[in-house]
Amino acid sequence: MLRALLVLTLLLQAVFSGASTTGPEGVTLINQNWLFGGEYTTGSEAPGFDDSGFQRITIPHVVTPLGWEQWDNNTWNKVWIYRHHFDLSSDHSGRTFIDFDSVLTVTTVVINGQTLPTHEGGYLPFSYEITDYVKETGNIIAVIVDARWSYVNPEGSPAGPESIDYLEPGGINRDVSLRTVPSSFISDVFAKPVNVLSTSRQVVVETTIDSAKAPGQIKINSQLQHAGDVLSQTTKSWKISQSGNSTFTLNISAPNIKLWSPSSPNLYQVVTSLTVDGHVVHTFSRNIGFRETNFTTDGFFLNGERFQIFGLDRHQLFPYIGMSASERLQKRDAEILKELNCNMVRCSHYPQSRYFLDMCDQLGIMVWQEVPGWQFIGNASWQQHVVSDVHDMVIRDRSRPSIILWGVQVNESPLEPGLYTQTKNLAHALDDSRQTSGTETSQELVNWVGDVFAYDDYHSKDGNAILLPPLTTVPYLITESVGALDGPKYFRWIDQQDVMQDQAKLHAQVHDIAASNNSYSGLLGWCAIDYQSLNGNMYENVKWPGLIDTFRVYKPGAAFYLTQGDPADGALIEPAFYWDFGSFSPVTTLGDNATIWSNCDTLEAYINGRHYATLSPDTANFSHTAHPPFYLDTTKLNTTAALPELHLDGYVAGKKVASRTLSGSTEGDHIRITLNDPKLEADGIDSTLISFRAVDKYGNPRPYASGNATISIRGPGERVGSGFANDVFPLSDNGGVGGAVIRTVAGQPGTIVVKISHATLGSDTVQIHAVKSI
Ligand SMILES: *[C@@H]1O[C@H](CO)[C@@H](O)[C@H](O)[C@H]1NC(C)=O
Ligand SMILES: *[C@@H]1O[C@H](CO)[C@@H](O)[C@H](O)[C@H]1NC(C)=O
Ligand SMILES: *[C@@H]1O[C@H](CO)[C@@H](O)[C@H](O)[C@H]1NC(C)=O
Ligand SMILES: *[C@@H]1O[C@H](CO)[C@@H](O)[C@H](O)[C@H]1NC(C)=O
Ligand SMILES: *[C@@H]1O[C@H](CO)[C@@H](O)[C@H](O)[C@H]1NC(C)=O
Ligand SMILES: *[C@@H]1O[C@H](CO)[C@@H](O)[C@H](O)[C@H]1NC(C)=O
Ligand SMILES: *[C@@H]1O[C@H](CO)[C@@H](O)[C@H](O)[C@H]1NC(C)=O
Ligand SMILES: *[C@@H]1O[C@H](CO)[C@@H](O)[C@H](O)[C@H]1NC(C)=O
Ligand SMILES: *[C@@H]1O[C@H](CO)[C@@H](O)[C@H](O)[C@H]1NC(C)=O
Ligand SMILES: CC(=O)N[C@H]1CO[C@H](CO)[C@@H](O)[C@@H]1O
Repeated sequence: MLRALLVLTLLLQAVFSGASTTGPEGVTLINQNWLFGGEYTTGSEAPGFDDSGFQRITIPHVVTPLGWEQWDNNTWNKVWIYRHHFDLSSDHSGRTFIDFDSVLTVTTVVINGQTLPTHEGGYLPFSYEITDYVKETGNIIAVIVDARWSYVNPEGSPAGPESIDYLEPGGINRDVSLRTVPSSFISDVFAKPVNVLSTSRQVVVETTIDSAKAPGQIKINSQLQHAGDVLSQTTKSWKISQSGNSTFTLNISAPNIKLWSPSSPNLYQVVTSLTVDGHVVHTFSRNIGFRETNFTTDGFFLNGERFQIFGLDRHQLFPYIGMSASERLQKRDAEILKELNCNMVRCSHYPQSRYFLDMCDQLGIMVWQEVPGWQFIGNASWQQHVVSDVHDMVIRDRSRPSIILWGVQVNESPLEPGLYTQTKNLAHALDDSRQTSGTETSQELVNWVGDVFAYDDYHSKDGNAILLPPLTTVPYLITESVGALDGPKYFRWIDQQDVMQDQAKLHAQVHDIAASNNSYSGLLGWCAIDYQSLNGNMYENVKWPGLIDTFRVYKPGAAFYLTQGDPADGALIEPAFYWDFGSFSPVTTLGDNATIWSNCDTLEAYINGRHYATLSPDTANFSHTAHPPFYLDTTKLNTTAALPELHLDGYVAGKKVASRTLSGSTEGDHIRITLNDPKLEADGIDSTLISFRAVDKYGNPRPYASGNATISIRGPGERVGSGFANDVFPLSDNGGVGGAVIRTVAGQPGTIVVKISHATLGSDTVQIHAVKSI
């Protein structure tokens, strides 16, 4: 599994490197050289305050050291202080803004002693114009971050952090930037493809110009570009005779383009420039894609054709760093979803990082983006935050091809037709090209006001996952299923083989049912990745319904998703078991149905080199699944003499296309590090998440390893977070799987050497090259 993943990852990186985030000209990230003073003390925001004792940190940042489990909300439930000293660049004539991509949760910004209006709520960007408060040199910005449980969505319930499904460690958890722009500048562009399936297709470009004083005559030019080539363009002149925002619309034709879809995510750029007094003063770029989406009572249509949604929900929580992950880690999660053959993801339950979304645009993953919230609805002022979040979310993301639905209701909340009519209408007013939705826990239509009925279906019968029949009078989509609500409460590495193997089966069962009737549109399983929580079925303050653990290690359950791709793009053989004969949960407990997932037609199984069985896929139970599972009978294995070796050959149309060998003998077992990112930027921000575990001599996972894994890091890198007392990760805490976040040091390029050692499993070493940042 790991080998195939690595190859795919390399391919993805090769194809998609070089694509960059677009936006307005004049933006400089200021994530380096921040000072963190810990708990806020009165006066620490004042310009003259002595911050020499503050800790030097980079953004994204979390206010408290975190382990990978056992997070304690009391450790961040305080008010915190950050400071940053900066000079303006030499070319600063004009207006200056400071932009925050997200801060958790309530933020008060003080610039050179001037207090700006407090911003409430995380997950969405906010900005301040600071033109009147900045000087050439010696500026001091103080950011007071209130990370206490607050009366802002998703928070607010008197029951506290236990009342919502995910923990939210505080901090400045996404980028901070300075934006230096002229007196009149482009503050927003909404680039919207229309009539996409006809040759009269166009891009409607809505440009918002923000003017400090009326500029009079202006000119806007919008170009449709691909790889730097201008495909078409339109220029128009207008007169602006007042200050503030004015919005102008022009259309660009787009006769010859390639459509965007999960299998070919063709991206184009809309580059818009503003001319004042004969000079181009500002430029703004958006990535777009041409696609038409429609949820109907006959299911979901993409580009005019019925399209089956196959996907997962994703949280943005990471071990050791909470919601404060680097660009690279955010992007990696999208790559993982692509490896799992997902064509859609739901950003449960808040707007997620723009880096994650950039990758969804590039990789062809359709996105449900939703406002922060979880089951609770507060009073009128709380609801006003939901409305403003719908506004900010739609404005932020409405040009993205990946986004196909706006979640404008609080996840699984009581139906509030007044509030939800308002949020729906607002989303439509800001973007008439997408439908809206919100997830429900019953199929009740009374008081429902959305465009697409989204149902979280957690039904099962006799250990099998099932779905309620779809509603047929409204467009319908399953937005959560399986999870850990019915059947096992957890899918942990410390659980037995039958539990872990079943996760793949349960997910396959609901996708199979969803594919049996067009009215389902498709299904998003719960969920992609484990996450930290105090709510419901948690263990050590982690929830374990993920197909991937918090270290981003693939569980046996992921085998189903991994193998649903075309074998021509990579033939895979993924056992959903460990070929292990230890006393805790040997593979023989799986009886005659040890499950192997594969996109081959036939598997030939050999034991100790002798033919053992010819396996065929279970097309009877999984008649709507592209690649059903195979079962291996372990009851006929003879383990008295020596532990057997299993070899599997996979055939497609009679041709051998894949092989896999698993060792029964523990001779040759060793510890192995998985490193996704051998190259990082030496900026003190860039980081990677490594994992380590015991494997057999062929590299297959060996479960339930115990003993201590000791980590040592040499060179210009550091391990982030807490835990690892004496640099030791006790493997038994997590059934043999561990991980660490390694971050570079600003301005120190070089080789970071990470070594994991274990008393009986030996050691493994990887090298990370920290390169000078551009
Ligand atoms: C932390 O969460 C627990 C469980 O919800 C709650 O009892 C406690 O009050 C919380 N602490 C704070 C300071 O919010
Ligand atoms: C102008 O539009 C931008 C982008 O939508 C927004 O952030 C800003 O608050 C607006 N300014 C005013 C004065 O409305
Ligand atoms: C731009 O295209 C839209 C959609 O086709 C159309 O409604 C609108 O009239 C066009 N506007 C201009 C200025 O051509
Ligand atoms: C979506 O489908 C509905 C129902 O078939 C149809 O009325 C509507 O025009 C379609 N919209 C688009 C954008 O195709
Ligand atoms: C809503 O409740 C909060 C917290 O109890 C309170 O501060 C606020 O004044 C209330 N707002 C309204 C409009 O009732
Ligand atoms: C899909 O489900 C609906 C609701 O149960 C049912 O009426 C319809 O016949 C089903 N269609 C197919 C093709 O099974
Ligand atoms: C799998 O095998 C075990 C042991 O032989 C048996 O108890 C169980 O019913 C089987 N499960 C299925 C789904 O066939
Ligand atoms: C299992 O292997 C042992 C050792 O080779 C042999 O003595 C025994 O007969 C075998 N049992 C069966 C059921 O084949
Ligand atoms: C593992 O490390 C811990 C903490 O350093 C130590 O207390 C424990 O004895 C070690 N266990 C083994 C088996 O070495
Ligand atoms: C794995 C699985 O679902 N097996 C089932 C396939 O269908 C037969 C007949 O309906 C059942 O007996 C199996 O349990």
